[in-house]
Amino acid sequence: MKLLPFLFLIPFIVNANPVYKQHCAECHGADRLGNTGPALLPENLSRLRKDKANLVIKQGSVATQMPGFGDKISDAEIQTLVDYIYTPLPEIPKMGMAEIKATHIIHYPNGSLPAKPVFDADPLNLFLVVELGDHHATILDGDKLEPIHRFKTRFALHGGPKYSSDGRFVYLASRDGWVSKFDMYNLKTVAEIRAGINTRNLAVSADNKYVMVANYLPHTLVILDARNLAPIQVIDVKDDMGKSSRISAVYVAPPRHSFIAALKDIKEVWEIPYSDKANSLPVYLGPMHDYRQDSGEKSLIDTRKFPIRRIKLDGFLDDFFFDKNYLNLIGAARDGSKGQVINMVIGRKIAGIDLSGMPHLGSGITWDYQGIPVLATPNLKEGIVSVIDMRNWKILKRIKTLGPGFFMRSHEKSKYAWVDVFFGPNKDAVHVIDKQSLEIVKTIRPTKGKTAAHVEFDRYGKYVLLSIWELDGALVIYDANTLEEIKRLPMHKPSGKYNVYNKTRLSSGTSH
Ligand code: DHE
Repeated sequence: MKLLPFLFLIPFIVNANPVYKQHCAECHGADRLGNTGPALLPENLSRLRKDKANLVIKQGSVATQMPGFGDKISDAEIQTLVDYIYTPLPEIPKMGMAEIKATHIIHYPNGSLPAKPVFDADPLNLFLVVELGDHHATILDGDKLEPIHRFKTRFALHGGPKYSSDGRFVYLASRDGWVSKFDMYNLKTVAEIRAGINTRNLAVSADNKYVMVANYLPHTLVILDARNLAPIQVIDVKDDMGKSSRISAVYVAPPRHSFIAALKDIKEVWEIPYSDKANSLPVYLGPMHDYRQDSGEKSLIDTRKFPIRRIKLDGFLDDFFFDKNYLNLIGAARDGSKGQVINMVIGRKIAGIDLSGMPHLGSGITWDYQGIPVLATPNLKEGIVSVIDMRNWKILKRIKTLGPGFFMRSHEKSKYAWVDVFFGPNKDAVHVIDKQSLEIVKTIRPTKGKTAAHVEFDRYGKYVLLSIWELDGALVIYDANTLEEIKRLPMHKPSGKYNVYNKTRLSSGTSH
């Protein structure tokens, strides 16, 4: 039943460009609707000129898994590929309320499992580790540093899984639109739903009532009931002129009682309150209701709308981050233009930031540097970590690294910040930066020649967990103070790891 909406694509797939079938279909999908790579349709390529697309196919795309094909495919073949991906599909499969509802699976009805962990480990010091290599996740005891459970996930999870505020549940999104709710106490997937065709990420409201899913395809934001993932509302993302847009990402802003989403093809940020409490903010965000009054596993009322506050910008936002109180959004486009600071109270840009290359603000962290609140971000294109003074948004220091990095992490109790060198010949290195001198004090190469990336601290800031990002990879655990290796746990391409305490307490050393 789930495949039915896509059946009409079969003739189109059979007639696909043969070069596409050979080189592109595996990552972008035989139907061009996306797989581990994004969907390749004119609707999703509006910001990429055809000559640039030609270059991307030839040379690859910075900060993605997209390699260059210039040495495998002729120029003429590349041109046929460009023409092919800019040709509209006869019809884009629908993924509206009815189609989403049809995919809903409840494994365990809300409230049917005991609210008590089935293990002895501290439930707040657990880690969820995503293993991309075989689409599994491992739950790890953060005190004993031992796995306690491993389970199959949907295909190609991406973005940070998000916990309920008590840490009992975790919500996971896959690139092909599946959202899963996993019960950390009972170690069971309790509900699943497909909320998009090509999904970016999800966020969970701080009152644990709603999950918001941001999609690349279709151009929608989908609101789910956090209890059982029942769909509540599908928002078509469009500007005043009816132009639609992919969503760069959605995050929750707890003190604002709202979700905040940046749009990728429209110069706007949307703020969507989820609680009446949002009305006590200086900006009126609209009337709120509890959409879940017809609750439980019954059908939900979806006639009323969540109000949307639209903030117009003078540039696109591909990547963004918030300061501690969610007063300011700090964002940047991936095209190397300057970063911008948008004040969420007055709803407009208040400063530019002199960021070059491709700052990875989504991976930014903050700390106190000699009494100055600073934000540090790695760069996906240049070997630098930019440290920004958050009082005036000026660059305080550019720390030179051995190459572009993806992820940066620290912990309130640690004097160090860690950054990887994800790209290039030094991809096996990670730098340890002293947060008070802003100098690299140690460079670690856990396994020569193998990508080392993404660290996360345990709840006490005692240990640092790092991924050897390879099929025959491992989790390498370091003492956070001595920087000495403690142990290795073999894993299949471990990617992100997420500590319950640090995530639910919004530690300034990690992403939220
Ligand atoms: Fe990610 C988080 C966007 C490529 C692994 N990535 C995110 C988030 C966004 C994002 C917006 C934050 C979502 C959240 O946590 O809710 N990522 C993008 C891109 O635009 C980009 C560059 C291109 C793309 O393919 O979409 C991209 N990302 C990658 C990868 O190639 C990575 C390395 C491997 C993969 O899984 O595809 C990758 N991204 C991650 C991880 C996180 C992430 C592990 C969560 C980090 C965290 O600690 O919170």
